[in-house]
Amino acid sequence: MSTDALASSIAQVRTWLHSAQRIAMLTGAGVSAESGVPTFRDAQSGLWAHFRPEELATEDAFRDHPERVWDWYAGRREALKAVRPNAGHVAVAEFQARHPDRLTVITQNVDGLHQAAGSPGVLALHGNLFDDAWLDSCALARRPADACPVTLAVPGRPPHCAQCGNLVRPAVVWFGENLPAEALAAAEAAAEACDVMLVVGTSGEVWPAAGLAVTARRAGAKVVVVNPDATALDAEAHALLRGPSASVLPQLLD
Ligand code: BV8
Repeated sequence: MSTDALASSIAQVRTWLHSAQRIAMLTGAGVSAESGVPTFRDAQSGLWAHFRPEELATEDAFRDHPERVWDWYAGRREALKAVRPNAGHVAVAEFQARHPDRLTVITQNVDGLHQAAGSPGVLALHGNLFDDAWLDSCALARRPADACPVTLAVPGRPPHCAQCGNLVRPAVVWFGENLPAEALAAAEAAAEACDVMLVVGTSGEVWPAAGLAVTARRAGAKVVVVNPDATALDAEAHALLRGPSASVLPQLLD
């Protein structure tokens, strides 16, 4: 998309946003790319470039190879410590501060960067990489973080809960696992009610998150895709903004 074409599309979308009472934003790994977080499907550096999702981000994979899976998450946690929200995350949070309750952020990301930028009420559909959970139910019925101090793993040794001996897992949603019902219901409601749905930095390959763009379109919202590349949700879009989110979002949200 030429610079002029992008500029005119941005101008068009800005008019939709100015008259929108309610805006929903669905984000994926691409919104964190300019913070230095590898996306999942980027061929060069993507997290999946070296393995398939079902090899690591599933309960079976963790049960079969706890060390390998835990190391992958411990490495991602470690890498995220040096990472900061980018101008796209900040533009969203600042817009929300200026216009309370007008924009709902729905994210597939587990990196916590929207929250770190100051966005309130983020609907984290796939959990948070920094939270721990037990692999099996635990007699203490409380999260390890409350029940027992779980130190970040020593590579190769996923921690066990000191109280109940349960294997500890990252509190993210793995493939084949249901999404948190409350967050998903709130996301569905936001998609149904919005006047504009911004779909930012996602390939649109992972469901049911991707389906929120379809829900918004069917409910009559203007759907806008912000992504330098083609996505599986382009057919739902009324506007395609082919650019990086850290520069497009600050131009859209004022
Ligand atoms: C479930 C946490 C019920 C873990 C993740 C319907 C149809 C087909 C399949 C299914 C379906 N329903 C369910 C499924 C199965 C499955 C699924 O969707 N499979 C896919 C692979 C086909 N879904 C599930 O299993 C979900 N659970 O439905 O429960 C159920 C129960 C039992 C049995 C069946 C169903 C759970 C899905 C959640 C999985 N967990 N994450 C972890 O992080 O380790 S998903 C993981 O991958 C991420 O969280 C993220 O959500 C996803 C990656 O997607 P993206 O964020 O879009 O990232 P990607 O790299 O793909 O794209 C990045 C984009 O950014 C690119 O387009 C790129 O161009 C762009 N970009 C790059 N730079 C920039 C940029 N954009 C803007 N600016 C830039 N600078």
